[in-house]
Amino acid sequence: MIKTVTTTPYQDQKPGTSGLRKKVPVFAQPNYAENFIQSIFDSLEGFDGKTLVIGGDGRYYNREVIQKAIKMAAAAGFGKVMVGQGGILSTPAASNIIRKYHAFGGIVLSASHNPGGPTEDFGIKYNIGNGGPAPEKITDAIYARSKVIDTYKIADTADLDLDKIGTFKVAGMAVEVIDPVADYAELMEQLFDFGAIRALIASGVRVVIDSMGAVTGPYATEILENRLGAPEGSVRNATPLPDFGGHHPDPNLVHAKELYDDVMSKDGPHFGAASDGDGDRNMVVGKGMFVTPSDSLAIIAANAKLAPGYAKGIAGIARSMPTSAAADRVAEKLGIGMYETPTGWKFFGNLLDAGKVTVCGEESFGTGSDHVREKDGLWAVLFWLNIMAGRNESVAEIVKSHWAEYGRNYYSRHDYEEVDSDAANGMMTALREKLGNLPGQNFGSLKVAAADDFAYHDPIDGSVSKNQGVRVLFEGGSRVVFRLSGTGTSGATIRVYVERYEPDPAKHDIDTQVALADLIAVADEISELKKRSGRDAPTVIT
Ligand code: VG1
Ligand code: CO
Repeated sequence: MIKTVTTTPYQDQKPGTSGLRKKVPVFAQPNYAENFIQSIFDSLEGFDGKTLVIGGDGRYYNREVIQKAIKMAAAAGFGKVMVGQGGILSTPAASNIIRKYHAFGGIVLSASHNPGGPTEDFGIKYNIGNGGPAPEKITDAIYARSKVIDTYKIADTADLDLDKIGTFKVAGMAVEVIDPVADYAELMEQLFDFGAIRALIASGVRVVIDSMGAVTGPYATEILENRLGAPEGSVRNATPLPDFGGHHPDPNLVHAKELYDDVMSKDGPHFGAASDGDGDRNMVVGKGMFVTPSDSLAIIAANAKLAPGYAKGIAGIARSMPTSAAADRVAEKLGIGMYETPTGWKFFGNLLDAGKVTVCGEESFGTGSDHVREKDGLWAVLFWLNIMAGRNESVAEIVKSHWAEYGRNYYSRHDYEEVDSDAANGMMTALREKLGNLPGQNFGSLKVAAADDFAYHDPIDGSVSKNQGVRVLFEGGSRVVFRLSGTGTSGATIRVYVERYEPDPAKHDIDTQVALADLIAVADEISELKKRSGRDAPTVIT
């Protein structure tokens, strides 16, 4: 029943910021997915008879790869697979299932915020027993294995019906097809004051969620409409579709513009939120106020005690290096630890496991806590609703009073997508060579205080991760950061992160791009980005 198949290795299966992401035609090459899945299994030890969780965001090719993964798990010796009905599990829900049922690990099939479809993106990621993305030690081992792999094992059996809930057998291994939503909804109900949120909604506060044709539809419908009493239709684009209905499921001002415009319109809803393809990102908008993800992290941390799951307070905060320092000011005031990590959720796992931090966040619309080991889009949305109910204030009132208390970190990210890879790498190399000479230099009224290529020393396991982004810090707390994306699938994506701190409340109402204009110009001067990339404007500004 178990077949051993001879294969030839691919040289391009290097996991990026969050797993292996490629176009579907790349994944559809002979044995491509099988090679990578076998390389995962070959890099792990001690899973004999244990449970593996499998699920994905429902995008094109999800079902095919889930069938392969189940049959390969059976061949590898796992005792049981838990898979979401229809092959669906949002990334945070998968993390929760792994933790709750003490699974050995999980395979999450997603390319997150990237479009889906026959010529679009697909991805495979391995999560460890704590529910979080595998650390670099494991992803490095998977990559090394993938370059030399010559066989894989697979059970030679018929496909499983993924749509029927229940327990089945595949080549002697148990497969449990589970309701993808129930455990997650129950967890949210434990963390947040559903009664208060229900009362908020009943009082007339109109809440809408745009699931962008992606995985959060069933989760948001169950929680917002069925459990919190929002009227039917409050969740838009609620059915997960293989091509996300043509949406680019990236919750930001460009791709969730319809929702944004609706909330900003006179008679539109009071609160709007959107999630990405796999449900780990969130965008929050209130009437007259878009909340930057960096501010969202700071505000959630500052108000955490309003949510029953965090009533005892938080132990510490972690943020990725490019994320603004707004949360640092909250940590300082609360007298708790603050940690700065490289981009990617895998770097938060150790800090969360060690109890050093309770909440984490990234500027890329990602926020989460120790309830799982992934960022969690709906969690952030519910946290905001809980804070609004607890303070009896609108989003705009909450944000403005936060700025008045802590000062405002003006913040923006400029992305240049699909840039020629050589040009992008050349720009980063030239920047790195310049670093030593930058301190002390003046650019207009801005003086460079320090410049480096960020390296992270993990305080828990002592591992070191180098080359995590070039940062140029100016006197007074402003800074610009440059890095290349580790999730893009065509050419290179250059990300430029710009931040300026403004303590004076009289100056908190400036348009963000205007407030940052001098820094944006200096970023180009230092990096020669426009000249080298041949672009005169970013592809996406968030
Ligand atoms: C991007 C974001 C990063 C995030 C990662 C995965 O990575 O910048 O903050 O953790 O995506 O998120 P990069 O390397 O492209 O900048 V998701 O929602 O794609 O799993
Ligand atoms: Co995502």
